[in-house]
Amino acid sequence: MEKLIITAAICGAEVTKENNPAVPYTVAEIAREAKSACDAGASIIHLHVREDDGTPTQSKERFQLCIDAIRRECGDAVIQPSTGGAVGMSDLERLQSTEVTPTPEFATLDCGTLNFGGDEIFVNSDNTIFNFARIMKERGIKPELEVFDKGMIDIAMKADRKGLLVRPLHFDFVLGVQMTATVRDLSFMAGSIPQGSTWTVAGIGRHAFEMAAAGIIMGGHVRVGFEDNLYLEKGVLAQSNGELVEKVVKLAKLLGREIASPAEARGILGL
Ligand code: KMH
Ligand code: ZN
Repeated sequence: MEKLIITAAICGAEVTKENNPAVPYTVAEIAREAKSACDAGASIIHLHVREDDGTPTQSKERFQLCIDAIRRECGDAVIQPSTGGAVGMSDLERLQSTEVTPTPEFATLDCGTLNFGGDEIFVNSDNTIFNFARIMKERGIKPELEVFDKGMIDIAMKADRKGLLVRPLHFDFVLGVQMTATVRDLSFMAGSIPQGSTWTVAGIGRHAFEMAAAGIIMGGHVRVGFEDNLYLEKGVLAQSNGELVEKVVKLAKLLGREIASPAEARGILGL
């Protein structure tokens, strides 16, 4: 089996210090959390940024500061800016994270609209998705196709048929938001993408490590981090993103899967 790529989603746009005091807001805190994740074995940092008071922002300047700081701490780690941002942001606002220097090699592309809990709806119309895909292709940015249910794979395939994506594709199955995080559903997702594609699974909340173990066994890759889950185990808050990554590394070792370095991750993903 290929080596395991671990992505650390260190910050997100929704979780706060009230949920876990280690959630990073400032540039220094974001760099600290990225370092803890890379030191533990993450080769990709999935990045959202915040203002110092915790407000999510897609500001190009803030992304640039955070990316430069992460680069100083994490050497050659792959930095994957979010183009999802936070619920309610405009498309132009969201795309700013790709306007940094140098142009990112990888960024997220959310492939559908979904219920995000309570009254929140994360809106991604077909035109938004196709436009983001076109811009990423023009800029040479590989999209990580964020799919929260099977219909979003089908929308991604529409973009593929329109020539807006470059194969091989890479998907992130985010399970436990709109679609349940079960091995049955993960298998359905993994069986629904084109041959030759790669995939990562992110299990939300209490599903994080079940989905990580399933991803390791099934030959996929794994995402963990505060964006998805704040707990190391039931009732025990993680003190850093590094602790969450360390737990995935331990699972991988137990299950006989080696961990990919950033250079190896680039090779596997064709970055
Ligand atoms: N914060 C969510 C609304 C992404 O990073 O592309 C969107 C999100 C997906 O987190
Ligand atoms: Zn995200």
